[in-house]
Amino acid sequence: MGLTSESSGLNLLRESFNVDVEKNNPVIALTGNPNTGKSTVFNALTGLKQHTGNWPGKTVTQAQGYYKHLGQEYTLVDLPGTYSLLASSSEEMVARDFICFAKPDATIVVADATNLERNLNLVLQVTELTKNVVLCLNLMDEAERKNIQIDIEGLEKELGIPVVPTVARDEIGLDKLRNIVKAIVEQEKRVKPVRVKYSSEIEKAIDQLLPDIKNALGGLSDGLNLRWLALRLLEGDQTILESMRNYYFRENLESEVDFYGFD
Ligand SMILES: Nc1nc2c(ncn2[C@@H]2O[C@H](COP(=O)(O)OP(=O)(O)OP(=O)(O)O)[C@@H](O)[C@H]2O)c(=O)[nH]1
Ligand SMILES: [Mg+2]
Repeated sequence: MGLTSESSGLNLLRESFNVDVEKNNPVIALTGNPNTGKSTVFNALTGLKQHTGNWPGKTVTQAQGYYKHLGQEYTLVDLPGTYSLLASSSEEMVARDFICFAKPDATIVVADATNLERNLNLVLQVTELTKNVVLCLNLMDEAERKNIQIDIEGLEKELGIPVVPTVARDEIGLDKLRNIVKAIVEQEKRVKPVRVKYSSEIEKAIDQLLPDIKNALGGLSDGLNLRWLALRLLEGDQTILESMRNYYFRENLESEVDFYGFD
């Protein structure tokens, strides 16, 4: 038996990450490099409506909170700070798995405006995985102090995602961030991130793998980013198979799936 419905399947997945699905709120993820101001944004948005625990099965701290904007409550999940989503540490694995399997309705990437180049690496990895992304360009006061000027519109065009400059410590820009998140969740704003194109050999290998992955997953492939999955498999990333078994199959699959070719 596959999913009874896409939404109940998604709720089961989200529950396995300790998300309170009873509330039926849109789920928003906060990700970013370490020390970029994620928790400052989290605290400013959620105030006292937050709680911390651990990620299931990990010693990594999980913070979740709620905020209301224009009558709608949102659940905000503060992911651990990471430089990448390549799953080489527990923190990276948590961030990757949450975005991949819990499928947040929007993901806010908090970046350090004084160190844009380094931060963009994670931004591109996130936009490769999900298109519902907004870039929160934080520490704009520091950037100004250092005479760093950023062409926000140009950046939006290059990346294909909305960019909101903020000074989270002083709550500057956060209302715009709330509005953009709402627009993404309600699909009023169509976000179309630039797609990283690989060499023709890799693109060909992705195309060859896609039908096999779809076939192996059957109906379970709904909503999963198969191109991204193909890239991880081409890299020989065993942790993605582990996570699929952990989060996806455990929660959704009641019969055997022939996982041929992926062991
Ligand atoms: N000047 C300035 N400082 C800020 C701003 N936002 C956050 N900070 C400060 O930056 C430091 C790091 O902020 P955090 O919110 O803890 O950053 P984080 O991304 O959650 O850090 P990790 O969870 O360790 O990855 C704190 O001292 C904040 O007060 C800002 O816009 N401007
Ligand atoms: Mg933090």
